[in-house]
Amino acid sequence: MAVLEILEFPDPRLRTIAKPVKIVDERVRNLIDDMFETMYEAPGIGLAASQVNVHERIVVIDTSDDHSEPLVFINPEITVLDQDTFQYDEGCLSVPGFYETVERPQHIRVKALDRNGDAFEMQPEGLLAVCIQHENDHLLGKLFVDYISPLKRNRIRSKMEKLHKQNN
Ligand code: QAP
Ligand code: CO
Repeated sequence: MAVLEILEFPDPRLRTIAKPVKIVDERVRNLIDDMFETMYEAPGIGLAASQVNVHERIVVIDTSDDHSEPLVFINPEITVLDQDTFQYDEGCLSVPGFYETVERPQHIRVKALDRNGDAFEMQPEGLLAVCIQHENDHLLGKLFVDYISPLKRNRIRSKMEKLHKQNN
């Protein structure tokens, strides 16, 4: 297992659209293990393969306090069930240190494959529903900062670019 490097906003590679996984094999399971190790080490509650520069439709999530609820979503498909929305202060491992309120659909169904390649579906609520939508956005090249005002987004971009210059 390995902790992978996480791409940070405004890295253009985060805008890549991920491709569906064709076969859930050992290669995919090894990547999933590395993604969990990377997410837990950060620590974070969700990570999309796009964030570690692998442009395939794979997401890992664990919203528990003790690493006890690992969830894998391969080729996730989200359906919005009604018009209800709710707001959450979102962060992102690719935008460390910044949190902004984002409004998203509250009731969704997600269909995906698990780490064995078996199909499953769930109707998550609350933080889990937010997290799945946030991670699915990464697979589409989209970031939570795309939902906030251009002024706020550009401020965050400037601060991130300054940090990246300092660290190089
Ligand atoms: C996505 O985000 C998410 O700024 C997962 O300095 C977040 O794991 C979905 C993190 C909130 C819904 C609600 C962020 C770690 C972790 C930071 C994360 C940071 C260190 C973010
Ligand atoms: Co994120």
